[in-house]
Amino acid sequence: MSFTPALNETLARQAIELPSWAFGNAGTRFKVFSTPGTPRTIQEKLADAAQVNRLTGLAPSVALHIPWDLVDDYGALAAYAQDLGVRLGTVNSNTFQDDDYKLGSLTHVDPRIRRKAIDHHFACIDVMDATGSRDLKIWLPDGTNYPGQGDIRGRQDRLADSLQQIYARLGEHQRLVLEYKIFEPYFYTMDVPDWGTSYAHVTALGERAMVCLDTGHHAPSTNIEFIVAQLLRLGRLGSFDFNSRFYADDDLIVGAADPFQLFRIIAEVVRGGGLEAGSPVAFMLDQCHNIEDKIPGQIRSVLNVQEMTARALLIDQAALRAAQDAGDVLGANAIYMDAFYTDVRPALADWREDRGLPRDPVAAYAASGYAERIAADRVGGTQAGWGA
Ligand code: PSV
Ligand code: MN
Ligand code: MN
Repeated sequence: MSFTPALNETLARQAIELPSWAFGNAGTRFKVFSTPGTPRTIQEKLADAAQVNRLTGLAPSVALHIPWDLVDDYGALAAYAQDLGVRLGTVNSNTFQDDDYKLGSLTHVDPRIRRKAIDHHFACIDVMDATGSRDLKIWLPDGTNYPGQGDIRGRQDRLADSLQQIYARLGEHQRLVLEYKIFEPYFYTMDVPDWGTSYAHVTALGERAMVCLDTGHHAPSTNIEFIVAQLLRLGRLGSFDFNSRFYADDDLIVGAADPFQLFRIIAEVVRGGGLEAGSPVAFMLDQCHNIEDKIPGQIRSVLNVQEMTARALLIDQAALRAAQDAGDVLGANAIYMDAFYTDVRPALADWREDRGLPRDPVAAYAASGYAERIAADRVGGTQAGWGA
């Protein structure tokens, strides 16, 4: 099979942002295994991310996490990234590793701590100004563990006020994306537990506030593609954090646990116009590779997204609509499944070859000698981020 020109064009536009933290050592609460050649600095993380883009053509930008990726001069860091062929993307704030935030950050009852958390977001916006980044991503770790521990409604009111102050500080081309998560680090309530809460807050803020959907942040059996369809319909799907899960927030390679779910999600993105030129939807990975090598792990992830995108674009939309409208239950399902079961890997290898990319990026990475080089060069020092 070969792709139509329209399908080729959509694939050529596809861009999946990589998280800087995917290149560092991360783990579970049981053990953090280290990998030879682990980056010690954000510059080394960018160099690794650039390898993923060089071999796949799919990952032109890298998300930062502040303060994990702290440097003195972000303009210089942006120039450094550009020299490597990538750019700096979304800036992620962090209010989950400071003792002050034990009982909350943007929702805290103590005005001093809430001020500190808001100021941290102002500092993130300063970083965005220097890097030219568009998106500030807020994942709020705030929540409570016991019924009665906090005033659920009061926390929402304080959150709304904090978000308003942050939103007011954004430049006119910048956006705020608010990520939700059902549980963890707190287990009774989270202050932004679901898409509805995120949607309520972002619509109160204004047009440049959007929802971030992390595929690992839902209850088991949640129909995530329904949420995708609804947020696109409402014009508030700002970004994805892609990963996959078997049980909780596992942060595994996207499409590894359930490729069909990834297909269903991207099918709704296609249906809602999320892959069209000028779409507001940003695609990112949010993954931690705790036993597998990081660079091939990221390569696998972006290829999985590309593969399911190509399959979703193969859905015969006209035939599907006709079958749906005719009430042809099994016919409509068969059209949908035909696209899912189409093996697009040979056509994607041709697509890469046509663009001067390796047919098999994973094999090309293994043959490149890069892993051996960084293992020999990066000796000593400690990594920034999770392990720090
Ligand atoms: C929280 O689980 C999360 O998904 C947020 O996106 C964070 O930014 C990311 O993990 C890394 O800590
Ligand atoms: Mn996330
Ligand atoms: Mn997560």
